Amino acid sequence: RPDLFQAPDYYHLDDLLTDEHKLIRDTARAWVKKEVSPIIEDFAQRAEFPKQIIPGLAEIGGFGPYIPTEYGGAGLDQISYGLIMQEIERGDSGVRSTSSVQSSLVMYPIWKYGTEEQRMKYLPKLATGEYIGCFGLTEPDHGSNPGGMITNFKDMGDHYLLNGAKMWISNAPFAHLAVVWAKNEEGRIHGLIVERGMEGFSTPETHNKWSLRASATGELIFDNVKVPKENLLPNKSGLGAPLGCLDSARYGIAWGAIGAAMDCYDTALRYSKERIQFDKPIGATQLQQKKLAEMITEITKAQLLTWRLGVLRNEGRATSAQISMAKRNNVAMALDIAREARQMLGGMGITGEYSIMRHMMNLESVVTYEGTHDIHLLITGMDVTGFSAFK
Ligand code: TGC
Ligand code: FAD
Repeated sequence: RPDLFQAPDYYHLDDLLTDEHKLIRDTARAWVKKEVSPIIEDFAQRAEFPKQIIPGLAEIGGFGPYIPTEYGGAGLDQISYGLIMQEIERGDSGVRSTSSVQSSLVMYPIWKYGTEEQRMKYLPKLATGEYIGCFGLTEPDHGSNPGGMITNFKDMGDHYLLNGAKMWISNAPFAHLAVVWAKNEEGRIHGLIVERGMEGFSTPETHNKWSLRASATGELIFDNVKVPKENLLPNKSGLGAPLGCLDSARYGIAWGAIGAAMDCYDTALRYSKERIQFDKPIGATQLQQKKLAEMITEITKAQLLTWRLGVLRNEGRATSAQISMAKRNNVAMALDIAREARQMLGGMGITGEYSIMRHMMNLESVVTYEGTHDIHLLITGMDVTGFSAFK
């Protein structure tokens, strides 16, 4: 029901945005309404990523919104980046995943940790969507604890030899390249650009997901892959390098989750005014009003938190722990709203006629990836006490 999209703005947050922010947001919103919403349910039911939307995603700034224009990015600020993610995820979390991975997990490390040659070779093509990338950090035995990874590479003189496996990798099945995190012979983590077609590199798809069905997920298998030395990202190493990319992606997810929550709220609000039971709209009952009132309150709180985080990021002052708080809060908020909104639609809520159940199932991945709900709580705990619960 794309024609029904509204934009809850209970505290007039639009007043905090510039005209450029609003233009960027409204352009993304119109594109999602026209190109994503009408087809996404069908693609989710078929468990397929809609590849035809890639050029449009690039046009609205969905690939590298804050990457400088000299590398093909949109050169926008952090609020614009967030607003684009919000609108994309209003359509579907899986589409936002593709955008997040491309922007913050592939373009960002090449921009920040790569050489000028690597930037010029990859970033413009990633910005247009001619190349699609993926990010390999998680392994079968190392999810929340990526520092324990066993994927490794050896210096063979004129090339590196890469061995290991990554799991749960968004975009992997059709990506042209992967930014892969692996340990050298001294156990230090480095990023390597691995390209499709390199011998010994395969990307089997992960099937039977009940969540993020319109996003392709897969493994990355490295069986004695010869990686050219010029494919190593030289300017940062250690676990802080991949975690630095996650900061940027988690920030985008904090905005994206608001988009999913807005769509669930809008849908439930409209339904509550139209659905008559016991001779009155269900929206006239106290119980359903309680749900709606709590939803709009939580959305408004999340909007304020996230806008402020965007300002701090624009000023270069946002900490990783502040980003963790927003990612954790907003995704949990969106998941709670999706669950409540689904109930408000009764039986209709379980069908693909409405977007809510798809959002609800998608958000089960969003609450898990990029650091689980528990991990982000422990990051906040570590930040306020100074004690790490991970050690
Ligand atoms: P710890 O000792 O705390 O830190 C190791 C080094 O990293 C630095 N650091 C950070 N740097 C930048 N940004 C951050 N957010 C950072 N957090 C930590 C830290 O200062 C230290 O630096 P140095 O120089 O002292 O070495 O590391 P730990 O092993 O105790 O682990 C900490 C923990 C648990 C917080 C971390 O490992 C973690 O965040 N785990 C969660 C894993 C995760 O988020 N995986 C995501 C995989 S990618 C993904 O899910 C993509 S889904 C995409 C989509 O489809 O949208
Ligand atoms: P585990 O780490 O095994 O966690 C299991 C449970 O234990 C969780 O509830 C967790 O919170 C809890 N737990 C773990 N450690 C602690 C602790 N110290 N204290 C208390 N509780 C703890 N990864 C990538 O690298 N690239 C991608 O593109 C990517 N895309 C993904 C797409 C999807 C659809 C999904 C589902 C995942 C994706 N991931 C990706 C992986 C994702 O980041 C991991 O699933 C996530 O980090 C959690 O790891 P895990 O699944 O191994 O769970």
